[in-house]
Amino acid sequence: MTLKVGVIGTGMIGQDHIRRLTTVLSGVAVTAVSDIDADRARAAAPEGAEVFGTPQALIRSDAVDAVVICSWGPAHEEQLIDCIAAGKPVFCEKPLVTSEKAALNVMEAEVAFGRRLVQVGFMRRFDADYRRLKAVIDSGTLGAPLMYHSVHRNASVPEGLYTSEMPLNDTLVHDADISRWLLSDEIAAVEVRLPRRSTRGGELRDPHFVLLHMAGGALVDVEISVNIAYGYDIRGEVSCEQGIAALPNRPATVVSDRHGIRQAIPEDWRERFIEAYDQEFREWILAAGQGTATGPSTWDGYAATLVADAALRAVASGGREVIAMRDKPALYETAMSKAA
Ligand code: NAD
Ligand code: ISE
Repeated sequence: MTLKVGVIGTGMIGQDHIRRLTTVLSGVAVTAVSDIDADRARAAAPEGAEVFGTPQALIRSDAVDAVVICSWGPAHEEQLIDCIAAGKPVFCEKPLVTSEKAALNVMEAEVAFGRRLVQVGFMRRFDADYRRLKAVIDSGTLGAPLMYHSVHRNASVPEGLYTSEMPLNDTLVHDADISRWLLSDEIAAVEVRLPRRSTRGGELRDPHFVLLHMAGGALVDVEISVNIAYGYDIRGEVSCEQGIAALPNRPATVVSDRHGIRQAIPEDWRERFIEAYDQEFREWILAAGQGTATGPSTWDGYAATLVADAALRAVASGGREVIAMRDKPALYETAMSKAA
């Protein structure tokens, strides 16, 4: 059976996901698209796909079994709630939403529906290097994890659209999620230190040094740089009681010429995480075909949103901002896949 998918938001990642759903993965077809920029939606629509004037019309259409949301974060809440109301499985790019209230609204709607429908786009959980790193930590051979050092560097960000809050609510959320997942623990408090501002970004507040206090006492330090010029560089190293475990340097062709010996650095997330996105959609298609969702959940999106909110407060206060989570609904207790 072919899963008929409607894509909302046909910008950078929307187009990349349409490409993989159309030309890389099987058992799936993009049958509908929608974007507030109608020209962009038309240009991105694969052959035979219907272009809808509104996300709501796409979600309700019989031409759509399941939805992929790639619009901007603040638009996600309404679109997610519409998908849940229609009983359709939905893959939503991170961030799930951009406020605690919005996250709780989505969670309440899904819990009331009674079945998981939402998978959040935390693709690092599907990356083979991160999965191997987690397997080492979970095996216990290195003892308990004490610290995790996370480096998240973007070469640059789109001018104009990218505000000073976005390094925290759009970029840090990946590190928050992967820390929770790798260390199997919740984040209890957040601090942010602001190094000297990079002069490359004009008014943009960059970089950030973030400290995440895990509930069990481990500490995570995160470098968030969104304008570092040289490439997309993602690193991670876990210090445990009896050894360390780190992500490997990504293999790349070694070029030797009169400038020296070097390896290319990915330009952006599309290149670095290409296989991870493919795998995250393989698993999503399987679950969506059965009318449900696995992998990173609304709960995980909620947790990351609380971290972003706390980080924003920590910038303002200069102190340690505590996170208070609501009780976890039973719907989110079951580990249904490797990525859960
Ligand atoms: P983008 O600006 O290139 O594209 C967003 C598109 O959504 C635009 O075409 C815009 O017109 C459309 N849009 C905005 N609001 C809409 C609405 N209410 N209804 C319909 N369309 C709407 O941005 P992008 O880089 O593609 O990012 C989109 C989302 O994907 C963001 O949530 C972003 O955080 C996430 N993202 C995730 C990753 C990842 O690594 N997982 C990478 C990039 C972006
Ligand atoms: C972007 O939206 C992503 O999600 C990328 O994975 C991240 O590295 C980047 O900082 C975000 O802007």
